[in-house]
Amino acid sequence: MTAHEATPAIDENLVLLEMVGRVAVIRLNRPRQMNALNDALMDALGLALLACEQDDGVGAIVITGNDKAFAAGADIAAMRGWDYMDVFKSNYITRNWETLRNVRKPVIAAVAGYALGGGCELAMACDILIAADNAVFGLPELKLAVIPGAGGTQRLPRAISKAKAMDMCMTARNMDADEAERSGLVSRVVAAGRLMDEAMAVAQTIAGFSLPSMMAVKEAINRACESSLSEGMLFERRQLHALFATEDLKEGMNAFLERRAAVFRHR
Ligand code: DAK
Repeated sequence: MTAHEATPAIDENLVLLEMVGRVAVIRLNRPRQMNALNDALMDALGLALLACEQDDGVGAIVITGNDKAFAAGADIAAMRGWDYMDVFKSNYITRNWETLRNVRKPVIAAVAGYALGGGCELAMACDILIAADNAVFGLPELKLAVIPGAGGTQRLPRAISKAKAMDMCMTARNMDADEAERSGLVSRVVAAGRLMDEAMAVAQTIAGFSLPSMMAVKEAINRACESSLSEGMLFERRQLHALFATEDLKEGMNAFLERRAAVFRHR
């Protein structure tokens, strides 16, 4: 299909959405194509994310793939025939990839196997990145004479330094899980068999805290990446002040002083 064709009907099988308590698990599901990210999959991912955003029962989201691939990049077979007008008019990348950037709830990427090109960019767009020890990260777009176009050239230098980002992009080399952890790209590396246990434990911890406070901390940390220190500090202070209007803040402090577990109502 070309980029300017109408958005295809959503194929629910391309992403599998499962609820575990207050954690939503979104599994990318094109295993035969190494979860290559075509429009249909990205549309399905976008819809799943929006559904999680609107569901008061969701406190954290985990995005994952399978044992071999988180995602091996944008779908090369789909892109091959496109020209400039196709990608410009369809707002390629922006149209369906920006949904993740606008999600206000915490999102964890649980990465096993290949996270290449757009797959690496998708993982980097998440808030926390947990890797299996078989994870492979890379932005090999130059092999195709294209460049990372879903945030790779912007997020990678912020995550791992300019020199390392240049090295990765310009040589199109891959990075294993250990190097990714050393470089600060991922927050944890675990044995492949334990990836989902670890990601779910992290997600459940996050989902147990007050959601408005969680959203405030996500917004504040993201603001740190996009503003001066003084602007960021002001934003943080205002967020802190605002949280004194929530029931959960009172509950958290009362629970501490009454030596009991807090029961947050996410209000
Ligand atoms: N797209 C389409 N199909 C893919 C794919 C991909 N990215 N990656 C893998 N596949 C398919 C393979 O073609 C193969 O299909 P069949 O031949 O079985 O039909 C199947 O998945 C299994 O792959 P392999 O046989 O290659 O499996 P191996 O274990 O040998 O190798 C691999 C796995 C992940 C190392 C290899 O498949 C690979 O190198 N894949 C390509 C990785 C890559 O180059 N990714 C970057 C894609 S470029 C733009 C903005 C952004 C972008 C583009 C434009 N604009 C604003 C215009 C972003 C571009 C990218 O992400």
